[in-house]
Amino acid sequence: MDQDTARRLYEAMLLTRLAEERLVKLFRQGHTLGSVYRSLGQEATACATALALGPDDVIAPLIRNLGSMFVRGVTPREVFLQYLGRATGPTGGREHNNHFGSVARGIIAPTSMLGALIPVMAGVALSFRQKGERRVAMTWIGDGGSSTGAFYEGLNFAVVQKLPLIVVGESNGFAFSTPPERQMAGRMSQRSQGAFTLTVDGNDATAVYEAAAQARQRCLEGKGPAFLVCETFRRSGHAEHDDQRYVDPAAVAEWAAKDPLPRFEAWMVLRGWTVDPSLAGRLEAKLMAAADTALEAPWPDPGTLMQGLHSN
Ligand SMILES: Cc1ncc(C[n+]2csc(CCOP(=O)(O)OP(=O)(O)O)c2C)c(N)n1
Ligand SMILES: [Mg+2]
Repeated sequence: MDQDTARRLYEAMLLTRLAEERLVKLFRQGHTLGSVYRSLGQEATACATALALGPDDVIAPLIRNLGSMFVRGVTPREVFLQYLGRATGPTGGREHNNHFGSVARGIIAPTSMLGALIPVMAGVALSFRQKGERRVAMTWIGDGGSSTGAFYEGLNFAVVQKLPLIVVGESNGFAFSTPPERQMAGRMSQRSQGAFTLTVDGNDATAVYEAAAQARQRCLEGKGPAFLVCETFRRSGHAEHDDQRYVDPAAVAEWAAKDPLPRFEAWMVLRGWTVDPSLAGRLEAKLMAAADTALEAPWPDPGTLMQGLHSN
């Protein structure tokens, strides 16, 4: 990883951390219309994977992958407008978390139906190959989501067809309150169905980036899909309405000591690549301004409720 990429990666992870902290404040003040699903401690698995892609590649994030959307150019302003349900937000106030896409930036909108995006992205990868385009499709799935039928159907199809698809598995210790050993036999990496599989420390941003870059290269060489399992930990509740009393505080503390941000910063410092000390302050100011804009933005006109719907 070169210095410029490292700087961009650190900034993306820090922006994700701070943006989600701002969202939590907006939630506690009663401004968000739904709950807030954080990626605290998992920022590397969203940001480093997306950053290893090329500009023409396409991603389909899940709710815990806001960082990948920032990497692709989504702005905090758009995110806050969306969470606050305002008319000028990406879905015009129709949806209240990161469930919005952007064709121009190669983002297929996240959906709640876990696993469903894997066959969708296998289809995207198939279209790249049919058109002879050197592009890759990437999506993410949690340990819980990897128990869906759609996960198996989509990944199996990609393996059989040797499609340029990268599935990032986020093994983060829980699916809501259920630990993996209560809902899956074996390890997440054993669910690869013949896809090229790498298991990495998901809190090591460098390792995640290198693994994603390797997976992408294999895809571009026509060697078929990759399943990149990132071992990490969900350090906050499933969402802000969940106090995660079922999680051992010692495990949270153990993983806090492996936080991806200071770890990556230390890795940069070893190379003499210092992080600009004003970065966090500048990002905070930008986030405050974006939140203020969202708070002042207009509500949707109820008369537009039926717009954008399919009807017979
Ligand atoms: C097909 C499907 N089944 C159940 C749910 C309800 N649900 C939403 S999030 C969640 C837990 C997901 O856990 P995991 O896939 O491990 O992701 P994480 O929240 O840990 O990032 C569940 C069961 C859903 N959204 N989709
Ligand atoms: Mg999980």
